[in-house]
Amino acid sequence: MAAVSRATLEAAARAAGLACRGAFMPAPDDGVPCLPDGSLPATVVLLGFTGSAQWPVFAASAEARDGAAHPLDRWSRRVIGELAERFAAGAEFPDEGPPWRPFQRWARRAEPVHPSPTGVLIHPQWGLWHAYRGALTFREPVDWPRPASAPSACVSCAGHPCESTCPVGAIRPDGYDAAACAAHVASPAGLDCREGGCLARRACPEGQAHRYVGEQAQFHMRAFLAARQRSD
Ligand code: B12
Repeated sequence: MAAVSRATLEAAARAAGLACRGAFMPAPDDGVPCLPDGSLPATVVLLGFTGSAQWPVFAASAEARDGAAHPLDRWSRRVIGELAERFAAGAEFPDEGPPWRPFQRWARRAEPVHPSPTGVLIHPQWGLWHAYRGALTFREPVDWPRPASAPSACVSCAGHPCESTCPVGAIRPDGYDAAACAAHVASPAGLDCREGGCLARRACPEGQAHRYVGEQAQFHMRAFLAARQRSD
């Protein structure tokens, strides 16, 4: 099959309710699974959500309404699976594991994102309000510009409000305390986090215009608590 173009992929992703989140040429130590013939894909294209832009497409889907578990993961698998079939690509998913596919590592290869104290990568446009829904892996190279380099907004951030806002101090210098976070979010005192989303993430001044609100914010907090309960 002839190599697919970036423009074609971006248009197909947009029509499916996804954003192309950049691409990279994997090296052997990037943890990208091999193709069925044992070779490394030439290009990996990441797909995801940027702010609230794609949420309405998922919210209107059958998966969002059928009441079964893991609606967003199931929607991602269907929609990205269809793209993979159409473009004769492989498909990888962030919920596949453990062991987990190292999506944050891949993201740092594909676009100018940086680690933040919250554990969520910070993006120069979307701030902390973005996520990865899957990746397409191509045997043939897809022509994609190298990501523009941009400094981490956390480096010049005054006061690091994300580190001081969490009511239970779950964002710590030595990392994110998921257990303390989940205990608080599940408690009566965690109502604001459950209803409006993570307070530490909301305190970040970057990408405020793209903050998740309403059902999108609540959906992710419910999914976070459910994931924690499964791992306890
Ligand atoms: C397990 C998991 C969780 C667990 C445990 C997370 C934890 N921090 O302990 C739980 C259920 C608690 C969780 C919660 C959430 N998660 Co989570 N999670 C994952 C998952 C499935 C695997 C992560 C993993 O272990 N990967 C394995 C390692 C080897 O992969 P890696 O890419 O190399 O990751 C490393 C680097 O990124 C590096 N790193 C990350 N930050 C920093 C910071 C510094 C300073 C340094 C040096 C390194 C570093 O450390 C990571 C671990 O080694 C990923 C999806 C995925 N497949 O990656 C999502 C993922 C990381 N989660 C995500 C999100 C959004 C969340 C939540 C905010 C969900 C919500 N409520 O909205 C919360 C809060 C997370 C937080 N504050 O850390 C997003 C992050 C998107 C982004 N913009 O970066 C991901 C990528 C899922 C997605 N679909 O996009 N999560």
